[in-house]
Amino acid sequence: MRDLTAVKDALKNHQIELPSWAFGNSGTRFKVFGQPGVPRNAFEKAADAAQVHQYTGVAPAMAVHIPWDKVDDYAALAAQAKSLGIRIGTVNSNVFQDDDYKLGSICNPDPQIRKKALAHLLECVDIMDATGSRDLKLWFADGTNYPGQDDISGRQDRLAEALHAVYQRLGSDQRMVLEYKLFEPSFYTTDVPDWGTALVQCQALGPKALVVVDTGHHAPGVNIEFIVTMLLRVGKLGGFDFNSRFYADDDLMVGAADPFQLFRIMHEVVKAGALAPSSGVTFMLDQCHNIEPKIPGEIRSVMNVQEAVAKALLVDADALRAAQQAGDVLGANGVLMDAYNTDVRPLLADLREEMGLPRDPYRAYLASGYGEQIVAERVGGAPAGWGA
Ligand code: RM4
Ligand code: MN
Repeated sequence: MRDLTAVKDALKNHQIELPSWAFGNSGTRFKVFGQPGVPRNAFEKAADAAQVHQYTGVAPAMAVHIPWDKVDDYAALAAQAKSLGIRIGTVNSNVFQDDDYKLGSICNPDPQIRKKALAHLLECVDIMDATGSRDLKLWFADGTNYPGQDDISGRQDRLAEALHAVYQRLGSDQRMVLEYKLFEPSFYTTDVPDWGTALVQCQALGPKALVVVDTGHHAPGVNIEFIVTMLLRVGKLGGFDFNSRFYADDDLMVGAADPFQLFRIMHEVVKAGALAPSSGVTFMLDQCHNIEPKIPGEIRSVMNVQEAVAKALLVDADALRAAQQAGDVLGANGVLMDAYNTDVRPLLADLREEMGLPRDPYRAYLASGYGEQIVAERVGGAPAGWGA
């Protein structure tokens, strides 16, 4: 059993970044069920994100998505976030919702459209300058639907060229993090479909280009902790987009569908010493709350991540190594399962009390009246959603 003070210290320092878009309306392509009280702009999203931090104490950053979170004054947005006790985190680019991008953005066969997409990515770096954000997150819907539609290798060349231009624009403390996704919306080829492609492209660029693992972006059954380990080994894990999936890119709450997978991932992270913010790995949520209330959904998600982290920290590393070296298959597996099967909720409640936080952030938020207040106050205007 690990030293509990060390476990608590690690949990106190671990930070989880929230996605602004989790607070707006979202849905599937069949229906968006609007909720009362959702934010109308990025400032109101920051106010909601600050609530999650206020009750959990470990979620001090909100990622933004451009143009969904477009504002006239990004420094003002950063200042407002700061006054609420949080900061603006990763800037997510969006080159997938414009009619021009039907055949792709930076991989489009038309150089004019590539130029337009690149300009957006560069504008996102300008925004990072204003908000003080470190990371530019790149996810591309680019790909093809039919064999022969475009040249697979040529598209990789175009991708490399655009990524290079963005890389050149980064400041010394800025990074670009490249996200991969198996398929959707392209169905035959996706230009960045897997960690291998992302890694090859990032390696060609240099140390400020890193790979993002979105847990929902793999084929069913893929061993994600193996991928995480490989990326950590070569110092190329930029961060996570955490969410849960049953089938494809479901974007359900992290830790809901497969808490054991989350634990296995965090076990690899803990072993590699990559939990603390100084490791450079970002632990972001990328999820939507389509039918459940949004702020409580984010609070529950943060708690789910904390539970997985706590269990990973409780793994008896010495006993595990001894069993592994002795070839004790069941013993080694048992060490891991002992940690996973530990009820860490009392430990986390104690930790929160020590940090001056409510023992149960979820219930404390529900009792606070904030949810009712935003429903009463946020009348009129257009609720934020996934539309650009
Ligand atoms: C993509 C990807 C990106 C996210 C968008 C909304 O599938 O996960 O990270 O920004 O969705
Ligand atoms: Mn993602």
